[in-house]
Formats: sequence, C-alpha cells, structure tokens
Amino acid sequence: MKDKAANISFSSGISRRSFLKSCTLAATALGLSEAMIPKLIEAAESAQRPTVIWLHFQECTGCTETLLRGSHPDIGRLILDIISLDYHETIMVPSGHQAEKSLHDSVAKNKGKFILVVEGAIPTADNGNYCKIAGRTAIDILEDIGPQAAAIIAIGTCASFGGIQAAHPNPTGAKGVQEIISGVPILNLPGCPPNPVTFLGTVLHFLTFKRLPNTDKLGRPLFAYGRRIHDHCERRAHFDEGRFAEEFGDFGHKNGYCLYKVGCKGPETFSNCPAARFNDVDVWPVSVGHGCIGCTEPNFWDSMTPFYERLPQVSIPGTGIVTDADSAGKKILGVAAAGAAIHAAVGIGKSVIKKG
Ligand code: FSX
Ligand code: SF4
Ligand code: F3S
Repeated sequence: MKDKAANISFSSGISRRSFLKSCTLAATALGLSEAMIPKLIEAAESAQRPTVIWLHFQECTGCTETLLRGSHPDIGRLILDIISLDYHETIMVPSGHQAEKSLHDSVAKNKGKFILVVEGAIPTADNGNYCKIAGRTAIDILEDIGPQAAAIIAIGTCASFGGIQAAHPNPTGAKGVQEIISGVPILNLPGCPPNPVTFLGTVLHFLTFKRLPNTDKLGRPLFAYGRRIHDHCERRAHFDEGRFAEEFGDFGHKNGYCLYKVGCKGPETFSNCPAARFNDVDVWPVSVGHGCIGCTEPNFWDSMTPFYERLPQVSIPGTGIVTDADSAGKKILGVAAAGAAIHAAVGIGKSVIKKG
C-alpha cells in the first residue's frame, strides 16, 4: 500500500492468522468480551483508515522502535495497515523540504480530522531552542499542529509527562503535551517505552467505537493503566507471605520471590505489563528478575529513584493502609482474612436467604 501524502510505503504481508491473533490480543488488552472480537475485526478491516501524523521531539525513538520492531512484526504491520500514516520522520521516504511539504499538505487536507501522535517531550526553556525541526522549535510546531487535530495521542512517558528530559533539574524545561495544549482530547500512553499492544488497542478502540477510551485522572486509558502492577503480579503471593529477594542473585531472587526489597515499584505503578507482557516471548521486567521501575508514572526518574532501593512505605491497595515493607505481608494477610470472613458471611447469608 502507498500513502499519497508522504509516499510512506509498506506491504503488510500479514497473514490472516496473524491478523486475527493481533486483533484478539488487542481485544483482550481492551478487556472486551469474545462477542466483541468480530466487531473489532470488522473495524480493523474497514476502509476508513484514520489519518495519523506522528511528530518526534525530545526522545530516544524507543516508542517507535518497540512498535515496529522486527521480532514482532505483526502488530506493527497491522497498525500501519489500519491507519493512514502521512508523516513519521523515522520511517517515511521523503526528507527535507519534501517532508515538510508532506506534513503541511496533510494537516491542511485533514484539518480537524487527523490523529496527532506525539513522541517525546517538548522543551520550553530558552524559547524552546533545545529541539528544532526544519528551523522551527518543537513547541512552535506543536502549538501550530496540535489544535488542528481531532485528538492527540501522547505516546511514551516523555510525551505524556516529560520523561527523562524532565528529570530534575530539567535543564531544557521539558514538558508533556497536556501541559502545552488544551481544547483537544489528549490521551496519554506512558511507558518508557509503552507496550505496542496498548497503542494497537487504542487505535482499534477508536476505529470500533469512534472515540478514545476512558481514562484515569492522568489521561491514561483505564484498559491499560487501570490496575496496579502489584495487583496482578505473579510474585504477589510471595509478597503476601513475606518472602522477598534480599539482594540480586540470592536464594530468594533465584527462586522467584518478590522483588520489593530490591527496588520493585510495582505497588506504586499502574500498568498492564504483567498481562500484556513484551517481546513476543511472554516476559515482562518482573518475570525476568528485575523490579518494576515505575516507568508509566509521572516524574518516575525523580520519584521512583533510587531504582534498586525499596520504597520506604507501601500502600495496600483498596484498604487505605500505608505501612512499611516488613509488616506489609502480615497486614495484607490480615486484610485478606477479614475479607474472606466477610465474604463467607455474605455467602452464608445468601444461602440462608435462598433456602428461606
Ligand atoms: Fe521517551 Fe519514546 Fe522512554 Fe524512549 O521515544 S518514553 S525515552 S524509552 O521511547 O519517548
Ligand atoms: Fe510483584 Fe513487585 Fe509487587 Fe513484589 S513488589 S509482588 S515483585 S509487583
Ligand atoms: Fe515499566 Fe514497570 Fe512495566 S518499569 S515496563 S511499568 S513493569
């Protein structure tokens, strides 16, 4: 297929089987029932491919790399098949004036209708001089193009919250998109980098339901960021029982114990990593023995560091209890026991009501 505006060429080469697999993966990530999968597939197959303009500012291009990586081509190909990507500096053919023309032609032609994807933070210090493309500052470009979009997807923690560029002392005055643009729906897909399934799920949600997914107060879609890592981590039973790796390479670490004491920030981090997993080999940081560093949270380079030291306190989800690591397991067991007792009582009550 060939995009007219920017001559971005790609042939999907994606088999029907892979197409269905990727759609099912996205449907699962979106938390949709099986009955919704045909609707999602129908939307993915529809001829209405939304125009997407993708801007890069201060970043490492990891968000794009993880989306299009060679080891998992189907998701990237599917995304490129279901959108009309008019401008993307990493993969487009044109350069220089020709690239600029592609950008401005597409914005003019699709005003108010295109999706703007922003990758990277926007430096605002010193008149934005720390990031320039075609002689214009990032902030100038964003303030020009952002308000003309139907919606903006900030991909990655940099575009969402400033990311590593905004780490103290933030010399370039780096900011996320939502701190600069208002009046246009903005969706944040943080993660450094984010899981490609989350982006695919967002696009398919948009195509299927004609709107962006519901979000939390930080603008993150609930389907991907609605739960704490800690609440669906496979090492959680070890946390609850008080079994921790005390240092990397020790008995606990080798035996898959909880990584809280070696710095895991899962209790403070909202993301679908344990369920979505990465790299097509069914892994995520904690599953391979490294604690979560909280990469989907604002200011994580400041608030989650030192990465290899435990949080001084841990809040127990749903209880309002904030405690220290050593007594967290016991308190959770206490809460669980109380919960089980209540559950049992309700169960007995129900059966009594039924029988009566
Ligand atoms: Fe930021 Fe994207 Fe971190 Fe990189 O490009 S979210 S630095 S891994 O990947 O913007
Ligand atoms: Fe999993 Fe980390 Fe929570 Fe331990 S602290 S259960 S490793 S998320
Ligand atoms: Fe990031 Fe933690 Fe997931 S570090 S990739 S949010 S496990």
